[in-house]
Amino acid sequence: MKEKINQVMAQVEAFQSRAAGEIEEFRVRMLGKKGVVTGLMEEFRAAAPEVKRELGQRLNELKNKAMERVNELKAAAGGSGVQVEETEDMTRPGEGTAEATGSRHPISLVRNRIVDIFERMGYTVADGPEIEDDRHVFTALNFAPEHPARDMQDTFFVEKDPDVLLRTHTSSIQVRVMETTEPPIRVICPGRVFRNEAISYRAHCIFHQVEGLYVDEGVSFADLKQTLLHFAREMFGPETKIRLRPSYFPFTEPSGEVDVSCNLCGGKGCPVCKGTGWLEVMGCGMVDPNVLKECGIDPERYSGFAFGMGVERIAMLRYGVGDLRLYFENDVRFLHQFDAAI
Ligand code: 2U9
Repeated sequence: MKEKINQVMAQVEAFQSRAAGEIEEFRVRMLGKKGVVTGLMEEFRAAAPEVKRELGQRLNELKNKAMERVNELKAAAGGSGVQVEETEDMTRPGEGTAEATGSRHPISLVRNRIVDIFERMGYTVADGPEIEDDRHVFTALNFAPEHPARDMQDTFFVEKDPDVLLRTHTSSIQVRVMETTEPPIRVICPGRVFRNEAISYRAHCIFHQVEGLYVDEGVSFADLKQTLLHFAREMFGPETKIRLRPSYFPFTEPSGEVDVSCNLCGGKGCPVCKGTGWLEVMGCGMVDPNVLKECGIDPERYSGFAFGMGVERIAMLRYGVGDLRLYFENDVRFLHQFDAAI
């Protein structure tokens, strides 16, 4: 057997090749399950005990030599050849991800920013159902029974039941908060709203609102103005000015439209602000005492202010996207333009 081992050792030492296929064939011939070295190992088991030590040593040398030879030749031939378990090369440069990554929708970016600003002023976020009843959308908010906003043309009714409808504003959330919470109340209510409008570049049947409500003892119109000025400066820049114009909503009295100074022209007048220097961004007012009472809050003791804005309108001003339909089509060519936006 010793002689056989020596012969095989000579063959191993003499083997030469640069062809990966031949080297692999040699490895299998020597070290494979039915290979020569493996065969000698089996033969070794039956060897006489007095020669086992010497034969064992020689056989191990042969096996190591054969493995070494294969690795050397494979390395020289350009293959890895090294008989180690394959692992990831952590130093290899990345090849990019197989799946394309998504990004935040511009409406989500703007909504989150609005919510952040009010959260820093101590407001908490409140949520409510999109499918509502007449009381929470209209009656509790002082809408007269014949108010045109209740009309089929403006409101989506579900299954012909006049008391099951899609909310036309997120004010219904504030009604629910007031019904269940003792003042002080300071909530911010983001959400989708639905109006029966024909879809065009400037109108959509679904849009997003953020509304806010502050109710406590002694809340004044001055508090409202200061809150909105702070919001405008956080949202549009520290130099931003605001102005309030009188308006009308059933749920607030007095009511106002809020304009911010145009930050594109610095108030001088440009095509975006149509030469006025001002951009309309939201509505606001002091909560009508009837609304407080209707929601279980004593108007003799408490007062409050509320405001509301359309998220699409703010996004239009922030990103210069003038066609509302783009926000709803989810075309990735549009969405990817906001990958790095904040
Ligand atoms: C309660 C009491 C008062 C919410 C308000 C506005 C003014 C407003 C519009 C802005 C553009 C809606 O998206 S828009 O069309 N909203 O002008 N919203 S005050 O007032 C409330 C809400 C709830 C209980």
